[in-house]
Order: sequence, then C-alpha cells, then structure tokens
Amino acid sequence: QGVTLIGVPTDVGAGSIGARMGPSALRVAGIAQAIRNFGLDVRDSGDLHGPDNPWEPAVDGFRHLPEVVRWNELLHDAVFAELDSGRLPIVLGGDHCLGIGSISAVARHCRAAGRKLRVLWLDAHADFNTAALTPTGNVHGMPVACLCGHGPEALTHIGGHVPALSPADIRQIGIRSVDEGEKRFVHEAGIEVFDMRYIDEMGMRHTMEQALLDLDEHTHLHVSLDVDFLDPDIAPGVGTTVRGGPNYREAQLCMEMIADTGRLASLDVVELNPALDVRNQTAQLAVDLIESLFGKSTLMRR
Ligand code: DIR
Ligand code: MN
Ligand code: MN
Ligand code: MN
Repeated sequence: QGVTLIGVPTDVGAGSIGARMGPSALRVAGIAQAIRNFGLDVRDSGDLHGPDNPWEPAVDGFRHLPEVVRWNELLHDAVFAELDSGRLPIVLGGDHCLGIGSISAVARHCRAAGRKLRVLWLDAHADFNTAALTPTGNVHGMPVACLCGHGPEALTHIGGHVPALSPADIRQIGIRSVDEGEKRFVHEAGIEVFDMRYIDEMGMRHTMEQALLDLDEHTHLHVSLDVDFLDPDIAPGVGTTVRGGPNYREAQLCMEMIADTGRLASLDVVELNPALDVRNQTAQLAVDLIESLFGKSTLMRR
C-alpha cells in the first residue's frame, strides 16, 4: 500500500494563526518514518502553495472565504489524484476548513468507484456552523455543514456533487463544544454524535463499536482527526482547547479499534498549532496515535 503525505500549511479558516506550521511539526515528529516502519511505501509530496492569511474580519458571515476556497480546491485536486492512483492520502493540516477539500475528494472517489463511505469526525466541536449560525465567521467551524450541502456554492460544490456527504455517512466522536444555533442544526440534520457524555457513560470501546458498525469490505473509511479532540492536558498545541476530552489511553483505543477494521483509506490531521505547543509534544502524540491507527500493537495480532 502506498501512502502520500500532503502538507497544507494554512490557517485561513482558524481563529488564531499558527496551524500553518502544522505540517512541519508533524514532519519533525517523524510522521513519515513512523508509517514507513510498517513496511508501507510513504511518499511526502511536500506542501501545497496557496494564499496567505489576510487576517480580516468576517464578510457576510465568513472570514477569508476566497482564500479558504482556493486552499480547498488545491487540496481536493491533490487528494483526488492520490486516491485515483490507489494511494492513501494523509492531509497534514492546516486548520479544519481543509476537511471540505479533502473529504469532497474522498466522496468523489467513492462515487466513481462505487464504494460506501464512512467518515469518522474526531473533534471537540461539531463543525456544523453556517454563515447565519457562526459566532466567529471562522470556516474551520463549518466544514461538516459544507460537506452536507449547507454553505456557499464555492465550497459545497468542490467535489462536483452537492451534497458531497449525507449525514448518514458521518459519525462524530469526542464532541463537547457546540454553539447554540449549531446545536439545533446538528439535531435536525440527524448526524450521529457520540459526545463526551456518551463516551463517559458507555466507554470508548462501546463508542467505537457503534461508530464502526456496518462497515463492509467495500467501505472506504476516512478519519478526520482534529487534534482538539484530545484532552488539552495531553494535547496543548491547538487554538481551541476544550477541557474534558479523551485521555491518552482512550485515544489509543479509539485508533486501535479503527485499525482493526482494516478499512482506513484516507486521513486528515488538522488544527495542530505548534506556536501553542510545548516542545512539539502534541505533534509527537499525533504521530503516536497515527502509529496505532496504522496497526501498531503491543502483541502479535491474531
Ligand atoms: C466554533 C469553534 N464552534 C466556531 N470551532 C472549532 O468558531 O465555529 N472547530 N474550533 O474545530
Ligand atoms: Mn480506492
Ligand atoms: Mn475542533
Ligand atoms: Mn474541527
């Protein structure tokens, strides 16, 4: 299996600057070698080149919409090309607005290949805001809505099909911060959300069993890992920390159970902000978790 790293050094969708350094921090933490150690052919395609972050206030409910559109168009094309050549793309973000370009390409690939799609959205946030609902105008709070067809045309149609995703394709895990209007919209859309209360009460094992239910051999499994999914005690290097996330063991089990399905086919690692990190520990943790996601285990697997 071939794996391609795609660096996307931007924070145009975020509420703080610094996520543009995420790809470098993940490389410094050894992401390529960590995956190579599984005997996989890892190619680092370097960084995409897009517009600077103009750092302006929102216009009609969006901050930096033209720049967000451009980065996502570039990323869509890069991810689609890798999937088309049979490789597993790993998006090194960059902020979570990049989920739009990445997952619209994945959805397009699945439509062309006649494969089912399951998206695991690992995040403290639901990212289901719209221009009318957003308290910030930051597009990193909107990618799930855009993928489900709720957003500006320039973002909803990037993969050539609106909506790119059905809410039924998505499972959200680790959620603990949803804005007031967003709460109702998530509910109305019918997205299956395993929030932190669910994880507290049922445990990560049961949560992941539910989130991974009904995968078959034709299912493309996409993981969109917003690093703020993790508890800030272990992952301080993000702009929008929310206390009370999964601890180290829970996060490892989450990754291990995904690995056990053998269906992982694309991955985003986003929102890592090295300017807020401590000695690159959050990047190192992300690499640790990615090793588990690719099947690292303590004992021989049956
Ligand atoms: C907040 C923050 N819900 C917003 N969202 C974040 O700005 O829409 N998502 N941080 O990852
Ligand atoms: Mn394929
Ligand atoms: Mn988040
Ligand atoms: Mn997010």
